[in-house]
Amino acid sequence: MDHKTPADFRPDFLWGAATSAYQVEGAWNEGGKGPSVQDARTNHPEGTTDFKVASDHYHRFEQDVELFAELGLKAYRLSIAWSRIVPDGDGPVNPEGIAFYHRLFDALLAHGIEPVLTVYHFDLPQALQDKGGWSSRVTIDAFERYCKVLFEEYGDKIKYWLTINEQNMMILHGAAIGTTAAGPGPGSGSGSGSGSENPKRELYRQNHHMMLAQARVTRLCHDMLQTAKIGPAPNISVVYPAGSHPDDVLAASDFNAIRNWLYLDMAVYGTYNPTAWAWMTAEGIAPEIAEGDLETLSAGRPDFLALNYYTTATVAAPLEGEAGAVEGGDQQLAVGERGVFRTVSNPHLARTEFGWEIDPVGFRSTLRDVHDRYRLPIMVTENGLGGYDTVEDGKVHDDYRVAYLSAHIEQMRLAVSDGVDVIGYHPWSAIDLISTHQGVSKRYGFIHVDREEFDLKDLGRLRKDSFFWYQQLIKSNGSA
Ligand code: BGP
Repeated sequence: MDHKTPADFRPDFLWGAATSAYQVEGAWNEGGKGPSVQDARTNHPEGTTDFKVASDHYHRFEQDVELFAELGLKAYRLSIAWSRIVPDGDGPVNPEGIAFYHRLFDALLAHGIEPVLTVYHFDLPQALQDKGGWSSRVTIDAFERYCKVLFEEYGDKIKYWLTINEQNMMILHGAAIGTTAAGPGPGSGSGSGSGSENPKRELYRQNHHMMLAQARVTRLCHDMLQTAKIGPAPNISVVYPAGSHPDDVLAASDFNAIRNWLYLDMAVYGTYNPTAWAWMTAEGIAPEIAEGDLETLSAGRPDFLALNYYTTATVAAPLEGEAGAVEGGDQQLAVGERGVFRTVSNPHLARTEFGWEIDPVGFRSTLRDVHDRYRLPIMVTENGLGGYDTVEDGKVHDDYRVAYLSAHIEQMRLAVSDGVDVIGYHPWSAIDLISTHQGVSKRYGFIHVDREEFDLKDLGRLRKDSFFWYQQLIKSNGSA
């Protein structure tokens, strides 16, 4: 549908940018911080680094916040490292960690930048993982206690709270993003403590526990902080059928349910998506629902939905007898699910240097679908292009990133014209950081960080061309 005069973004639109703690902070064992599953991770692809120093934001946050202010950010989406606040996950609170985030939030607020806070972004404390991680209900209690500390400490500084980053990707691609160890199978990571013989059943048990944890802290947030707003932050993208064959359309509908609606239906309605539940039941992987779980799940309703969007998926009906489940791949490269769907490449879409398809129109469709189903305000908490940047004469000419972001913003504006209530947009990422599974070389930031995979150089900051472009775009409230 064409709009002759596309709508404007709302005047209080939160033009932001995003990072996560373990990818940007470094100082992995300083300031009393305990190790997280990301620090314990060993499955970095060959030739890429770990997260020990990252972008050294822990030591340079004041300089970075100055740059964010110069960029003109109205908001900044960041995460707290759980193991900086509670080093062993459920034991004593670490005052140095508490003080660090107070300093960071104060610096942002002093520059008029609204912090949008994710409480858990892929970095479960390793001590909890050793006790069973999300397979154990102990982790639900620990998560609620950790969030209570955050609400008490930072409740007067943070208005927008995000519960769990990309829970769906932790379930579908946990090995690639380091939340379950690579090994014999998903969910078989160290200390899963499950004793389950079916790794996939174990994963969906963990999923159920995360949903309970999310519902409990959503409710707690509302009880403790009257004006705060809280929502989930899954990775959502519509799934296209490869063609008009009814079996392909059905396969797309199934994958939409398993990938997207399972997570949002639960967050918004407190119930399992029926198609996803039927699939889990048929596979023998449906989680056990304990007494009281359904009441808990329906008691934590979000105020808004956050979503991360990078690309769409295109799927076809499975081939007869074909093996292959959703294992391997990454956040955007699903492989398939036996008897349900198989991923095909979309001939209409170009790809990034890292193989992710580029689909701005799919962004508009995704926003519309989420709005149609849930009628809640939407905050986009990630969207961006990972590429190999090069510095020439002290400049980074990242016109490819500008092209990607401006095409997506144009489609987001059309979604607003379609009636979607988009309240904010946070490109990934504010500053260069370590990719979830492809190291330093896959860069996303508006600000270049001078380091390579294993040579830390001086970690100096440099404004890329995209920095100046985004600065102008924010000034014009998205119409530049
Ligand atoms: C999302 C994660 C981010 C970030 C981003 C880009 O799934 O929430 O943490 O890493 O993807 O992914 P990658 O770093 O793998 O390119």
